[in-house]
Amino acid sequence: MFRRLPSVACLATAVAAVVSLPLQAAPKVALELVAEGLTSPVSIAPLPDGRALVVDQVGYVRLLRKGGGLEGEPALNFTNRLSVLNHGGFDERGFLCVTLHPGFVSNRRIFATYTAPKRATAPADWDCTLRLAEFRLPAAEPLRIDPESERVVLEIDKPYGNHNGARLAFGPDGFLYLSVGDGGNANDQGRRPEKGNAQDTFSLLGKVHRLDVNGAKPYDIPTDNPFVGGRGGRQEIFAYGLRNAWGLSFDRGGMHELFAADVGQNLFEEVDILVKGGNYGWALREGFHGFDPKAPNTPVDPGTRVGSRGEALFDPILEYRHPGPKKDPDALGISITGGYVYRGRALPQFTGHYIFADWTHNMALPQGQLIVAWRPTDGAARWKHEVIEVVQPVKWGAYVTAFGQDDDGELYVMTNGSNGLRPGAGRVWKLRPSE
Ligand SMILES: [Ca+2]
Repeated sequence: MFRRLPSVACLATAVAAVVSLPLQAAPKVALELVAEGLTSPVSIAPLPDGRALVVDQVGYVRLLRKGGGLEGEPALNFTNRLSVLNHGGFDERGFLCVTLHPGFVSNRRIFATYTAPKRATAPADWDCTLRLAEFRLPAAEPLRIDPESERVVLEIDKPYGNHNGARLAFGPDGFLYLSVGDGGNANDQGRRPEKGNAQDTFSLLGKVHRLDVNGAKPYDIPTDNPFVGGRGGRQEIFAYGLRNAWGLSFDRGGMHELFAADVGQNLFEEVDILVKGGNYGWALREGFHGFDPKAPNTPVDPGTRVGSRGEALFDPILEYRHPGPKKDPDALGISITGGYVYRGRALPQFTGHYIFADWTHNMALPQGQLIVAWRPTDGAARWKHEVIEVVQPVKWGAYVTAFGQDDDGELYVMTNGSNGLRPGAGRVWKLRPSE
């Protein structure tokens, strides 16, 4: 069943009449463990029968049973098709995301992202290939994704192994949105130092793309993408000036806005609401501040407000700071993990609020935190946010890797007990009421 909702463009121009209520009390949740024994779960896609596909970064798609627990055999073993990974240590590469086509019930199409070995055409010192691919999931039991059904949709050469983005979301317009990081290294500089990628509209790095995957070709360009028909940039681009959007989701209610969590560098993490053609500032800005690559630890305030073509730079809806030498109560952590606007029934106090996380407060320790943000009722553009207390389990130390949402709008959070690809410490939890 293919649901067609009003287009994003129409919704973006709608008056902001849908305002969620502010939180009434300190936010709390309980976490119900639904899967464990993974290495690094990074994506979950609910199936219509109540099961779900869970991506383990090291190259597996596992089947989560309805009610919890993983099926023994993976639905897909792709370990020998990935770029070489840093097993046992920190790595942003691997199998990264899976999502179902909106018409999955009849067409069984699924889309995935992963890092593949470097292409022969890429510069010799570059790292890998970010690949967006399509697979089919036959209906026969046991459910198995046929690796030979793969159809490559888009490949992007990566200069470095980090900052892949690679989050996927189908919009209410039926198009596929894909986040791509700035290429890696620091300051959006490095193996292509003459110009940063995120501000370069002729680079596919540092962007969110919007693809029409509903035709016969691997993809078509939606006719109203911002750079269609002109010479301003790549036609795949929907929004740009992004560093590493690790989190990309549409609000399934409200105004169906597109939320991106853009991982910051040394100082500020941010959440953006993306609109078509928007420039979100990196690497001219980080959070609400100007950014100088020659002094990346010193914010430039107010900093530049315009891009190279004179376009206004969009502010995020919120930022939080990294822990620094000062004990800063707003210093929530070092790397944002994007989530979802809550539209389920189990946690009514969060309805219309954006639930996300910080990966950890300290790279060496499992100190992730869940966070909730809400649009202020006074019309201010900047959202408010607060840490969510996890009341169960009491000892909940983990790196928060990703979120998922089921067809009822209930949320899942994925965690890793280590900061890298160490087997066994990856878990999937469902968010439950605290009492
Ligand atoms: Ca930004």
